[in-house]
Amino acid sequence: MKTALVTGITGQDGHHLSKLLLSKGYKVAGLVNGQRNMAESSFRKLFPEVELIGGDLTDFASLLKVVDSAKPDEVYNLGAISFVGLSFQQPELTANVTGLGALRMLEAVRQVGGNTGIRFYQASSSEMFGKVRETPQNELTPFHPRSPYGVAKTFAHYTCTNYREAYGLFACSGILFNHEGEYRGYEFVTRKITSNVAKIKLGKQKTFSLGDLRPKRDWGYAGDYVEAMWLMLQQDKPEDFVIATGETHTVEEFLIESLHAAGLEKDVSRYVTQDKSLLRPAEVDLLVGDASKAHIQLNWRPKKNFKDLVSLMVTNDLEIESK
Ligand code: NAP
Ligand code: G4F
Repeated sequence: MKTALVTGITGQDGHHLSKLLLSKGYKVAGLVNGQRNMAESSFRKLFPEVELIGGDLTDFASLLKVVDSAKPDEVYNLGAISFVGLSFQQPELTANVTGLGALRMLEAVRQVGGNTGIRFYQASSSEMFGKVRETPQNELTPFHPRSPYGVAKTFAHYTCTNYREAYGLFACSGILFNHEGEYRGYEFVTRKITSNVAKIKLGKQKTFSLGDLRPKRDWGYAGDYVEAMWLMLQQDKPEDFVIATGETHTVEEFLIESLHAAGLEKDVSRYVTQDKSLLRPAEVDLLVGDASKAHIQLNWRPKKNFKDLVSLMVTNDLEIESK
């Protein structure tokens, strides 16, 4: 039986990845931070068979202990300050957790794992492309991050490459474009939209506020994307891959599709006001990924399209809000 250690296990991708790895017969261990972590108890109820081990990406000694006690065959480094908006408020914390945290995990794997062949997955991000230099973006597109989060992820990405080249670690970075679903945090725009649209549909409120409706994102389903993470670690040699749908939509289009999925009038101005405090100091205007390499080498393709994704999220939030 293989063992996987997942940091950020209580997050969106941690939920989907735990489900996938357990279905494949893995023993799963996860890093949880904080003294009284609310996410931990709800995660335990869903996945009682997962072993949760205390530790923090800012605390190297705790990471050494976690890797030593879990004795993993595969490590998935998903832990991060992952909200771009927050990274502008707390850039130093973001650099520490999202950037240096990856370095600490790689170093813990190198020191504890030695030549045991632990395979390492780094959660890189399309946010690294930032002010994009070409469209669509692929593995060779230069990075131009536009947020403290993007800068921290770029540091983590290059650190992962360096550990592969310098120490021969089996380390891969998945450059994942935005992915969403039923476990998405409420601070992200998709979940903010689908949960508020559900409340409006159920008569609980009339309007809500958003920031910039013009940015374009390549939105996929998180359940599809964790399969790609696992596939990367099953290859003969470690490489980096872009994971994306290849389709892009504005925030406004996501909103309109959500209103439609809830059976509401597709009239944005009736339901949404603009809150200027939600605008970012620097914005990523357009992301759309070219995942041809993953199609060919991993035989990976997304199963859910944009409409399926919006419909799944609106249905899920209507169910939650009706309770
Ligand atoms: P998420 O839901 O925000 O989960 C992040 C996880 O990191 C949470 O479990 C969080 O735990 C944990 N964490 C935060 N600070 C930590 C610390 N100091 N030490 C240990 N753990 C800490 O993010 P996600 O959407 O699942 O994304 C997973 C990874 O993929 C992240 O690295 C993200 O940046 C990256 N990524 C995501 C997307 C996307 O569209 N979802 C796209 C590209 C890349 P607490 O909540 O308990 O603090
Ligand atoms: O949902 P978002 O906060 O996601 P963002 O910034 O694209 O980052 C997500 O995807 C990255 C991959 O590209 C991940 F690495 C990262 O961890 C995260 O998962 O915002 C999407 C867009 C932005 O342009 C934002 O300015 O929506 C715009 N937006 C407009 N109104 C809003 C809002 N975003 C949020 N969160 N809240 C709003 O009210």
